[in-house]
Amino acid sequence: LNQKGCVLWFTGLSGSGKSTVAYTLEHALFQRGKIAQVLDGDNIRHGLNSNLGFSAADREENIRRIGEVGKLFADSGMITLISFISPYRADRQKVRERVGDGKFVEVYMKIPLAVCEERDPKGLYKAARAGKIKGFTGIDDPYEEPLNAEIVMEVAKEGGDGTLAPPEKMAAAIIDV
Ligand code: GGZ
Repeated sequence: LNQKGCVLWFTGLSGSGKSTVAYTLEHALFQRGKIAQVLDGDNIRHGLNSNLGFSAADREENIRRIGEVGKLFADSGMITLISFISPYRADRQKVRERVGDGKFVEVYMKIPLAVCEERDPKGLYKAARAGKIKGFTGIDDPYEEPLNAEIVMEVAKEGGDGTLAPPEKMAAAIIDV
């Protein structure tokens, strides 16, 4: 992993493990004496982007602002780990261009929707299927898979028993890139 500033952009469905892997990676980098910063819903959607919801326009603006913040962090030399569904290809592409191709590493957390729906720790997929949440990614709002991600993480283990790859293993694989 490039020691100089960069953006590691985690994209994937709700429940794909983006933030878990990002925080595991942040910890692993600290242990190696490198400073990293995670940006995710907890520290962005509750603060800077608290005026945004989940309409297409709001998601676009969410990703645009996060991209700008990520660029500032990366330009200051920080390894910046960014974890948002970021479902629209065009929005991710704009951030890629803004940050600069060499500094932008797209990490696709690839997982079948059925596995996320089966696990559903927060009951969000169930609520979306019941129509209690409208416009939920993967259910009645699109997720556009990356076509040229630098890193593709196969999150669901083969065999389909519902268990996921260990976050430590995924974080280690990213560090080795
Ligand atoms: C998708 C939603 C929605 C809708 C609330 N669609 O499991 P979570 O709870 O913590 O992850 C989801 C999170 C997604 O926010 P992002 O900022 O990553 O989305 S985007 O990049 O599209 O702007 C979920 C919760 O917010 N959530 N409503 N309708 N996820």
